[in-house]
Amino acid sequence: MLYPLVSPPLGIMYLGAYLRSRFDTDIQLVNQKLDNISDDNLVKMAADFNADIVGFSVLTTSAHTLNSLTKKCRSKLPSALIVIGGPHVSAFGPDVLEGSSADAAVAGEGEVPMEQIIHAHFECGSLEDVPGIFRKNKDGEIVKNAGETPQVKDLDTLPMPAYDLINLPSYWKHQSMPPIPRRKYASLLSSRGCPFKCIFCHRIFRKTIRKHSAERMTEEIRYLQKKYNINDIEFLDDIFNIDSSRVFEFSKLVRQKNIKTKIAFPNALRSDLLTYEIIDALIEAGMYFCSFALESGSHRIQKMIKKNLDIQLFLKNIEYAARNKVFTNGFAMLGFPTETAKDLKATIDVACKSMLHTISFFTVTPFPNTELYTYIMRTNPEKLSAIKYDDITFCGTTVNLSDVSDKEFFQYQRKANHSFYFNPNRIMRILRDFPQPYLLPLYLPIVMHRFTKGLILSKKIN
Ligand code: B12
Repeated sequence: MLYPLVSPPLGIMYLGAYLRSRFDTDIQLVNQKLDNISDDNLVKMAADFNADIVGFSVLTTSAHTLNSLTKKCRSKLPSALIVIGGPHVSAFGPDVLEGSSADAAVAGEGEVPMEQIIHAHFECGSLEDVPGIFRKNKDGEIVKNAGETPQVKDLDTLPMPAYDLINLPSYWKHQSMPPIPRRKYASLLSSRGCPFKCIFCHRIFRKTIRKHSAERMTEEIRYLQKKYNINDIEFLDDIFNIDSSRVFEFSKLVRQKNIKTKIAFPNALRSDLLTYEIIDALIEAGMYFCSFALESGSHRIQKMIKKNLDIQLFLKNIEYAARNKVFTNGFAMLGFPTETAKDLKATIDVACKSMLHTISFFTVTPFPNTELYTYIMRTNPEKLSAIKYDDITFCGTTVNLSDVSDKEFFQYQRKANHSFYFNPNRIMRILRDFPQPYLLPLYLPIVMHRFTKGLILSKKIN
């Protein structure tokens, strides 16, 4: 199955492992997406488990069910502590408690705040002294506690994610982040945070970067290989290659320890921080798939969104990786505010000029708690109410924040896909280099969706 995408829930696996190392407790992890579990069944599972604490890890795409879910949970487990966490809280802050039956919510990293919540709940029955969390007070009002939620300083002190609390092989029948279905793989996160200041980013792990050591990364891979006999690892870091010396050390350790694995970077490497030497080191470690985020091909827009990507280096490093047999995937964003036809064309031109095998042209979608959202709130607030955050594709989103008309905007999105993919050389390279070419037909519905975007809507406009 290709959609919805599913991958091992690293966030709650990290939380589970950490809390087990702090408390003598039983933990059950359930991934509602994996087996398509209904809300009623999910709540029944919590009730059957007789949970004292129920935590929900939420992405904004599925947040629309949160209020009814927490209400159902409250009615089955009246005295349980209900806590909401995950990226949705980092975006929407205290609003996630509005209309919900949860007691508290945690933005950002969850390990230490959750430990503090559990201590406070069982020792004094009140969460009012837990720093930085959102909670409901005695009168049911939503408040933010003073201070900031603490983060773990040294990631290597964290126990490994709790693999024993999930059934890893059951994830292999779904597609995860890289467009390569049906692999025996595991996901790893080797760093948290990113120092760059892109205006569309959530900053879930804030701006300071913390990293696992190369030693810990290779130990984790060895453990997974031994336990599950896998030879395919995906790193989900926001910026794996921020520290080139760690990349070299990792590559050296992989070779020294004779670790034989394929490695994918589906969440992108920062292309202008790469050099040929770094790419070689990654290939020697096993890199066979890598995403590169262009976002925009327009220098003006690069500056405005504060990504400031060096587009020449982007092109040069992708070419080098692709020539060295890495399957290269790109991400681009169309529809930034003030974006003109010239800017849109620049993005399409750079994408087409590149040696990327595949690319997704996403539609810019502002999330609360980002600089981009504040900007739109000031300049074009009526657009915000039209955004459908439950659209899980982000290519289908039809809110256009650019300076061109809707009709023209959709034309550019279709043109972007047509110009990029209707290129015999690219099609040949995809067929030659895609890791599982016989599965390519599975992607036809997605391709069709992207190639026809806005057509039904533009008929309405006409
Ligand atoms: C892997 C990944 C996926 C995987 C699965 C994600 C998952 N875990 O369910 C797949 C490929 C399926 C996916 C799909 C999508 N994703 Co995604 N994905 C990621 C990615 C790259 C890594 C996630 C991860 O493992 N992080 C590492 C763990 C350790 O972090 P974490 O999960 O956030 O957990 C920590 C805290 O959030 C907190 N926490 C988490 N749960 C809880 C619960 C409680 C009770 C508490 C107290 C704390 C807490 O503590 C954890 C440990 O510190 C992130 C980017 C990122 N930097 O995180 C984007 C990200 C999560 N994805 C995002 C998006 C938008 C999508 C898509 C819509 C993209 C698309 N166009 O298709 C879809 C939606 C799919 C859906 N089913 O609805 C956004 C979410 C934004 C939001 N507000 O929800 C993110 C943050 C990227 C971004 N910067 O915008 N994604």
